[in-house]
Amino acid sequence: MGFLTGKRILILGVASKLSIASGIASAMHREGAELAFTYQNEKLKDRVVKFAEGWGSDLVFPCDVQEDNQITDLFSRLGDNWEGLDGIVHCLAFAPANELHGNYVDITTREGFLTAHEISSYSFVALAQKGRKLMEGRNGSLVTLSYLGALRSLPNYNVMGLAKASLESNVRYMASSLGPEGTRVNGISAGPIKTLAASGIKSFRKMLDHNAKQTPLRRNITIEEVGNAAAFLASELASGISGEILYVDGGFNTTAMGSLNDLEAS
Ligand code: NAD
Ligand code: 0WE
Repeated sequence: MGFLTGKRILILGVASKLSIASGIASAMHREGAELAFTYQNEKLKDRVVKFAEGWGSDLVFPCDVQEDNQITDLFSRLGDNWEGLDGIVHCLAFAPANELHGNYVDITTREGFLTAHEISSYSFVALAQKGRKLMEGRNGSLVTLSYLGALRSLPNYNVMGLAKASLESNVRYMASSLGPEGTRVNGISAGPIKTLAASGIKSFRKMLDHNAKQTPLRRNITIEEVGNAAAFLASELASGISGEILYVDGGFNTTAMGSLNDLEAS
């Protein structure tokens, strides 16, 4: 019997088979969870419906997190199908493309800053707020996806780094707010993975190669590995863990002098 048997979990952020949300859905499905999904816009609808079928689900709802009424409607429609909800997986982020290429101080705009924070961080607490009634008293779990750019500066990640810093703080404040009613809130800080969101990024290939060389495990991580960690965090196996950021990055964040990794050989 899977360790998520009997759990009902909502996953936001499936856009392709490469999406981190798809790795999470596969792991959660394997462990016996019942799943529901959202799609950002009509262009993605048919695809997400088809993927959902593959994970045994016909619960697929629209949700552009920039629209309050879509978040409200999402939980009202979910409540028509499920009397309670055990988990929400927040696997989405966005900054306008012009914010993700160039010198941070030169290129950052008020509009891009606000959009990045709204979609990538505010949406997490907005979902928790509107989903709260359905989740109350079920020892449920919220999980979001972050990146090391929250804590360290790196080229071109720019305002997304600030939005991830906000998201990680959001994890801690939401954990304090929801803990008394039994709900846990955690984040996964994943190493870089080639997904749709990464395909628009200049030199992403180079970053992946560099990252693999600098990482203790000497390779990049996979959406399956993130999926397993998310399934764990959503399960009773993680019943004592809240407000935490769990690194699934092959150990990258724990090292320095990575470029001298071949010293031992010479
Ligand atoms: P992806 O492109 O597969 O997924 C991004 C998702 O965000 C898409 O499903 C898209 O529809 C959704 N989205 C964007 N704006 C939205 C909105 N307004 N409303 C609703 N949904 C919206 O890419 P991914 O890499 O799987 O990204 C998922 C998460 O993982 C993001 O939070 C990202 O920051 C994080 N992450 C990615 C990496 C990486 O290297 N790929 C590393 C660490 C963390
Ligand atoms: O969080 C992310 C990327 C999120 C993202 C991606 C895009 C591309 C398309 C947010 N907004 C947009 N907007 C678009 O128009 N990652 C952790 C992956 C990523 O993105 C980078 C990285 C890494 C790693 C951008 C620059 C440098 C490194």
